[in-house]
Amino acid sequence: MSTVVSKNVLEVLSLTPEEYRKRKVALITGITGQDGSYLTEFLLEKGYSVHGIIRRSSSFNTGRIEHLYKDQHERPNMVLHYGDLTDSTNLVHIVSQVLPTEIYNLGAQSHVKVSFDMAEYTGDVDGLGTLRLLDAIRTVGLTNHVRFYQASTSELYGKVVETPQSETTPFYPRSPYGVAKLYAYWIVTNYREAYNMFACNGVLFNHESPRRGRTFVTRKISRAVAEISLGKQECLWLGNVDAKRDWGHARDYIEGMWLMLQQDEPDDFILATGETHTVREYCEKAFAVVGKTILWEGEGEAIVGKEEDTGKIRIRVDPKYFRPTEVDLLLGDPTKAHKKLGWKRKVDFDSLVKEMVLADIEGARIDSKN
Ligand code: NDP
Ligand code: GDR
Repeated sequence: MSTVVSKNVLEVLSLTPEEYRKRKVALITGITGQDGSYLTEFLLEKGYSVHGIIRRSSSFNTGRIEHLYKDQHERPNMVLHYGDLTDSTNLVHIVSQVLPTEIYNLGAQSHVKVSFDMAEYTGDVDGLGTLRLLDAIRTVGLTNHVRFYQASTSELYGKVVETPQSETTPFYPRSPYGVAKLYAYWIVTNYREAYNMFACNGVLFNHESPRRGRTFVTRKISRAVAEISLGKQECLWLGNVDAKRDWGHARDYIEGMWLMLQQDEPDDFILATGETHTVREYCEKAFAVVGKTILWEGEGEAIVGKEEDTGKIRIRVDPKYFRPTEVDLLLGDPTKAHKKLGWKRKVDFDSLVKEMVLADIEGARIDSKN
């Protein structure tokens, strides 16, 4: 592969890898997403210069980082670049301009259900996009200088083969999203072995927060509870309420990503809580925050959740939210991360649900005033 060498690259390549890393320059794809926003806060706090790739959009898409971003003249250590994981030339250009010491590849079409509707696009962004970014690093000549984090996922496990799922559990993805991420996982592993790149897969189980996208189930529920409690919504429509997930707090998981890139050797790690809960349980806990007990009736598509005190139906199941192939149970074993990274989650399930519901109540109140 030919290498694009600019004057800047030649200057930094004359540094030893230790001197190069001391520059502390991070490049984040997916900076406008849930994880990207928390990671930016974390890295700025640690003294990094943070560069993020954002997509051109006709509507505002930088809401999650609005509190961090200032004009470059006021905050020179945070820079946004227009780009896309489908655009190789653009990625090469950005990597050669930024000369990052660490790259966090968080950008993705990250919605599992949407991946069935947009399978090819999801494969292009989530699978080939990872390859494009890795090749951009090589093209610029930074193969042995950059440390690379890949946002791998518990969706790789898909169909239950064993529980809890650990770093040695075989993969069996159950969606175009999972399959695309499988390609990304293996291309990261291959480039680590083939070119000696410092590249890590963080196999992260579900992590949530008040910044979670509104169409993921936890946030959909927390928003609905807020709206229902304020009399602005009647009923919440859901899909498979029996699915089980290992839900942690996004802020905890960000630290784990960074820790992976600070080790002596590149490796793959699971980040998880080691607990699993059903979507039903999440609903029950969420309604409990506003003092409501939910009673369940019916089966399959006829499931409804009623308020115990009023008998009002607050939850109904709509099969349109079912997936053609579902991941029934995720439960991660974070022992390796505990032992080698010294990583542990801090926020438990009850606190996570409460934080999300209270944040959405506050948000709904502010919206009502405006
Ligand atoms: P989000 O959906 O909140 O954010 C995804 C980000 O990717 C957004 O910034 C989005 O930009 C960007 N993006 C989408 N398409 C492209 C593209 N073509 N080129 C460049 N950027 C793009 O995801 P999360 O923050 O929750 O997750 C971060 C990563 O971690 C994702 O890769 C996800 O698949 C993975 N992951 C997430 C888990 C979770 O539970 N949250 C668990 C395991 C893995 P825009 O704002 O413009 O849409
Ligand atoms: P997931 O998250 O698919 O695990 O992927 P999501 O919150 O979308 O679904 C979790 C479970 O809830 C069930 N469910 C519903 N899901 C949604 N979105 N909407 C509903 O109305 C609904 N009702 C029930 C789903 O069927 C599923 O079983 C997330 C994403 O962040 C991925 O990018 C990431 O890789 C994985 O977590 C780990």
